Order: sequence, then C-alpha cells, then structure tokens
Amino acid sequence: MTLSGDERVWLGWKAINKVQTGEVSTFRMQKGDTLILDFGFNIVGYLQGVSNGKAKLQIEPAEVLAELGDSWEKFPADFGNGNKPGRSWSPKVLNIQNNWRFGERMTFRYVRLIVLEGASEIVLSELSCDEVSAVPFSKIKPLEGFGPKMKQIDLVAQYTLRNCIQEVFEDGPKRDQRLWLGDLKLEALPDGLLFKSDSVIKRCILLFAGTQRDDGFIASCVFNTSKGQNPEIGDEMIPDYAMLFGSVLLNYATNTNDWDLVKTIYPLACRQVDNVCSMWLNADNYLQIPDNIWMFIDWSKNLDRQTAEQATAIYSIKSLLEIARKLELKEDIEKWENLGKKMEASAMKHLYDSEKGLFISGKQRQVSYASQIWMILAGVVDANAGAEILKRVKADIASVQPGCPYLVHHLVQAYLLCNMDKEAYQLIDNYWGGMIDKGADTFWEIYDPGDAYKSPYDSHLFNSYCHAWSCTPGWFLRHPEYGKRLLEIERTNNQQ
Ligand code: RAM
Repeated sequence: MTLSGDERVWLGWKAINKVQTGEVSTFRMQKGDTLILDFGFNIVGYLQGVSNGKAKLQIEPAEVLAELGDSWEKFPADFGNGNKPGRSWSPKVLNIQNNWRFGERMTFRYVRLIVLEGASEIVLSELSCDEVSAVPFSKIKPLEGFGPKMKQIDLVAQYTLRNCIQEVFEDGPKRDQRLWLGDLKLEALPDGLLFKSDSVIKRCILLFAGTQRDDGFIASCVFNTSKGQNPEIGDEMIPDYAMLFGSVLLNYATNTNDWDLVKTIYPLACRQVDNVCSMWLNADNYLQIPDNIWMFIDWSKNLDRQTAEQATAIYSIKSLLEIARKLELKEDIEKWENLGKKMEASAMKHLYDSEKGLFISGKQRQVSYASQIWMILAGVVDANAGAEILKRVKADIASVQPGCPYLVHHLVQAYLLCNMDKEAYQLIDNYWGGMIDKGADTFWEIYDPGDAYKSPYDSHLFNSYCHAWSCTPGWFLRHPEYGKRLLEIERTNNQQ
C-alpha cells in the first residue's frame, strides 16, 4: 500500500493502493524500493521473514499511519523542560539473509520496509510477526449482554491490556515499555476480572518495593531490561503515584487473598503517605507540595494539582486503613482514621468554596474536574453531594477539563459512585467509542475529540497508541455491580 495525505481523516493520512496479502505473499523488490505492510491491528512482537539472499533493510514500525507520513524533523517531541527525546523506536536497519528475524521487540500495526542494499532482485516472503504477550489470545472473551458498540469497546480494551502485559505491566509497549505505578493501578482492575495475571502483578509489586530510595519514597516507574540485567529504576517520584501503592496492594490482596505479601509490603506503602504528609502537610492539615515536585494527576498543562493531591492522600489513607483492619493492626487503624478525618475536615474547610459549591485548588482558586473527581473518589463528599458537584463542574465552562484517559477513567468511576449511571455510560460510549470511530484498534494514551494532534510531548508522533491506562472500559462493563447498572442504561436507551 501507499500513503496519501488527507486533512479530513484523523491524523491526516490514509492508506491507498491496498493489496490484500497474507503470510504466503511474495514481494519482489530492488534497492531503493519501499513496501508498507498493514498487519490489520496493533501487535507486539518480532518481525520475521524469508529472503532469497543477502540484503540490508530499513524497518520502520508504526502504530498509526501518521508515524510513516509525517516527519520527525517537523514534529519533534519536546518535554518542555529543555529535554528533546529521540525517536528511539524508528527506523532500524537490519541485514537479512534466508530465514531472518529482527531481534528487537516492536509494537506496530504498519511496517515500512526499504531496501537499502541487496542484489538486483530481492524476494521477500513469509513476512509475519512472532507475537508476544504474557496473556494467551484464548483469554480474550466476548462481552455478554451489551450491544455491538459496547462489545467492540470491550474488545479493543482487552487487546489494549493484553498488548501491555508483557514481563511486567507496561504503560505502552511501543514508547516507554515501562512499569508505571498509576498505569499498573488501572491495568490491574480489568485484569482481575479478565486475565488474572496475578503472578505478573506480584512481580510488579516486588519490583516497585525494590526501588525504595534513601528518602523512603519508591520510584514511580521501573524499566524492565529483558537482557538479563537488573531492572532500571526511574528517577521520577510522583507523590500521587507513590501514595497509590497501598491501593494497588489492596486490590491485589482482594483478588488473590495473598495477605502474606501485603503484610510484608504494607509498611512501605505506609511510608509513601507518611513521607508526603511529614514533608508537605501544613498546620491546617492540607498539602502544599512544592512546584518543583512532579505531581501527575492528569496530562493537563494548566491544572493546579494541590487539591487533587490532598484527595489522593485521603483516598490512599482509606486503602491503608482497610489493609490495617484486615491485618488487625490496632495502632495503625487509629492512626489512619485520625489522619483521614483531619485531612477531610481540612479539605471541606480550606479547599471547598461553598458559594460555588465546588472544590478549588491553589492560590488562583482554580476549578477543575480533577479536584472534584478525586474528592469524590476519596469519599470526602457523599453520593448526593458528589452528583451536585459533578453537575456544577460541567456547567462551569471555565473549569479545567480532563486531559487524558487516566483522568477520564476516574471521571467514569466518580459518576458511578454518585449514581450518575447515564453519564458514565455516555462517557464510555463517546470517549472510547470516539477513538474507535477514528480508527483505534487499541486505545490511545491521549485522546481529545477536538484535537487529533494533542500531545503532552508536543508531538503526535511520540504519543502511544496502545496505552495501559485506556484499557478500563473492560472493567466497568464487566464489573459485577457497575456492569449491571450500565447494561440497564443501555436497555433503557434502546427502549426510547
Ligand atoms: C508517561 C506515560 C505513563 C504515565 C507517566 C506519568 O510517561 O504516559 O503512562 O504514567 O507518563
């Protein structure tokens, strides 16, 4: 196939001159020739094939056509802190002969092959991908009950998660290939209902436990090096990710009953919240984390994150409290109950604007979805109050909107906690369904229906198009309680 620029399509490129081929196809090429293959869906693995003799190939994997159509020079990634990362996964050069296999794991739907050197006629055949994941295809199961659209959303979510579960739970199998704490938290939810990769999750928990720094914090990400070396510890420490470690433990223990592991790791999870509070909780019991600390919460540039951090702390304290109750740790139960109460009361006193009926954040008293969502998830307000808050934040056109699927997931959950099932259903339908309408065969790291080129890295070419934190519709739709309620909404919609 070849590519053609078309402004009307999402990300500006479409495939033309497509020829239906399979593994049996043979391609006759010469030096300088280009071949673009479409594998039909996002795939992780090792490219292999057969050639009639020696040749040198340039290999360019791509999750979306724009990666082949747009140039890196025109759209270089930029982290905004002076750091401009390279486009490490593309292109590669490979000397091939007879039966060949490219030894680097790649993630792609499309591959462009360019013959750089070779005899007058290079015959390529049996081109395929030796596909890898810790989850066998047989574990992918169709969703019962729902109509075709939700079934499709669920299926794409399952493929997304499956591609991300390799030796560890990766955030995205193309770019980062890292185990990030926030991503693990979300991936573990549908995994618990679908694939049950408990041993991989245990491995991830142990890896994080092994990253503890001198100051007691664990790192927010670990790079898995598959070449027998020790995993590398990321430099980043994100307070909201670190504090959520306890909730990852709780979810693991609830799914596996492996309270022994949780008992061993629990002190480390406590240390994360203890650290944050001892360093940044002020005399009025609300957090003031300095700006030079990377708070994540969402990929939204202008978001003030202080209030969402306070809520994440309260949420995390409740997870630790639940573990302490299970382990019958009397002193800890008391400690977490007291701290949680103090921080909740402080949130209502200092971070809630009763005139607006909304949580505000920072000196500018910023109103954002993130602050409301996390306060609701933390249980600082009850379902009725939460529902009113979510309606008000929607009506406030100046409020800072969610910037990526990580926060949109938490918004769906907040709707469900506040019994706003219709809104939850609609959001899954429009947001994840919207990605499918734009051609997604796995869900993306970033999706803004109004801006195809949105990227926290300033380049759509650097975005990941199979991303862990986007895989959660499979959890909502299959959740024993939420799933039923969402199905009820679908049935009512169908009757109208
Ligand atoms: C990026 C990835 C990852 C996320 C971190 C905070 O590198 O998108 O998923 O967890 O940022």
